[in-house]
Amino acid sequence: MSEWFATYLVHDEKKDFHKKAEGIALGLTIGSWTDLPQLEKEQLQKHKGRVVEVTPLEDLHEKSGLEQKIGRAIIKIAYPSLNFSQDLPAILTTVFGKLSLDGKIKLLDLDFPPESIGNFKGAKFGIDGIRKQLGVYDRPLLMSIFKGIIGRDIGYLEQQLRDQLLGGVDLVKDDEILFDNPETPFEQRILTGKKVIRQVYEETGIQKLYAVNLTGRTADLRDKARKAADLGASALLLNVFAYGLDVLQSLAEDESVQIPIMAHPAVSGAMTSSSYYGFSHSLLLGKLVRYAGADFSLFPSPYGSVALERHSALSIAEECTIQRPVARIFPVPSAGIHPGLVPQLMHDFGNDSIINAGGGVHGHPNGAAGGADAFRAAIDGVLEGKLFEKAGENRNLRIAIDLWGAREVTAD
Ligand code: 1AE
Repeated sequence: MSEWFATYLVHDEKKDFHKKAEGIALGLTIGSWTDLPQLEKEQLQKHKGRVVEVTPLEDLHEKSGLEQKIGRAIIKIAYPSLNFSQDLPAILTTVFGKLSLDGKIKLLDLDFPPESIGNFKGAKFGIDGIRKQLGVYDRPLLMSIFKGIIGRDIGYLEQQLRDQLLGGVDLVKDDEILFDNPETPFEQRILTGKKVIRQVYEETGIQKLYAVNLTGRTADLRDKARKAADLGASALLLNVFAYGLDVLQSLAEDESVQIPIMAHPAVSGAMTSSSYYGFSHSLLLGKLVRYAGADFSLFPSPYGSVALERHSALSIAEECTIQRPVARIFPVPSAGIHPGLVPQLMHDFGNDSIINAGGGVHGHPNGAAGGADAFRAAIDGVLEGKLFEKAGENRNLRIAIDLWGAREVTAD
C-alpha cells in the first residue's frame, strides 16, 4: 500500500510525544481506533495513519520572561495515499491542514511515494532547458530586477531593459510588486520585452530572457499565461504563495504555456520564518516549488538585506538541485546582492545557481549597464580565481567594490 510520509518538529511542554503522534496519525485519517468494533477495524485498517518514528530531541531553553524548558521531538507519520486525491491541496490539507493550527508544530519534510510521483511533472525546462535557451553552460547565470518602474512609462522600461541586457545580464525579471497598470500594461511589457530581446540578439548574437509578472485574479491566470506565451513572452514570474502551489502546478502543466516559470517567495515568510510553526524552507521553497513545476525558485540569500540563515538557504538550493524524478531547477538566492558578494554566492551555491540583483545593478554609479558589467566581471574574476585583479582591470567592478565592499569568503 502506497503511503506519504510527513516529518514534523513538535514542541510540547508535557513531552508526551508518542501520544501526540498517535493523535495525529488517527486524527488526520480515520478519527478513532481502540473503541471500534472488529469488523470496522478490518474495513478501516487500510485508511489508518501510522506512526513511523518518534525521536525526542534536547529541550529548548526559551527565555521570554521566565526561563522555561520546552520539550521537542521529530515525529514521522505515514498517511495512506488511498485517503486523498493525489494533488497538493488534498495532500497538504491531510498532512498539515488543521494540524498546522494545533500547537507548536512545523512540517519539515514530505516524502512523495514512487506511485504518486507521476502526478507531478515538475519543470518543463529546469536548469538544463534554461541553459540551452541562453547558450550559457559554464557559469552561474546573472539576473536583474526592474526597479522603480511603478509610475513610469513603457519607454522607461524599454531603456532599463536594454541597459541591463547590454550590460551582460542573462535574464531580467519584473519586480514582484509590478502589477497590471495603465503605464506599463502586461501586454505592452511582453511586446516591448520581445522587441528589446530581439534587438539585443541582433546586436550581440546573445539570447536573453525577460520574466513578466503574471498577476490578477486566479480565475484569469491561465488565459493570461496562454496569451503571454502567444505574444512571445520568454518567461513568467509568479507570486506563488499569494496564489497557492496548485496554481503554479496548473500553469506549469499547461501545454499551451511553453515558457519557463519563476517562483517568487513573496508571502512565504509568513509560512516559513517561525522555528515553531509553518513549513521548513527546504520543503516549501525547494521541494514543493520544484514538484509543482517552477523552473526557478527565488529565496533570500544568507547575506543580503532580507537574510535567511545560511543552512536554510543552502537547504533550499539542495532541494532545487538534487537528483529527483523531475528536472533540476535554478536556486536564486536574492535580496541585497551586490558584486562584492559574488565570491561567497559562488562558493555557497555553485555554478548551477543564479546571481540576482535589483539595487546592486541599478544603484551602480554608472547605471544599470555599469552594474551588470560589474557583476559579470565579478563572476569571471571568481572563475579565474582573481576577483581583485579583475577589479583592477574592470572599472565598473572597482567602483562597485568601493561602494558596497567585498565579502571575504567564509565556510559558515
Ligand atoms: C527574495 C526576492 C528578492 C527580490 O525579488 C528583489 O526585488 C530584490 O531586490 P534587491 O536586489 O534587494 O534590490
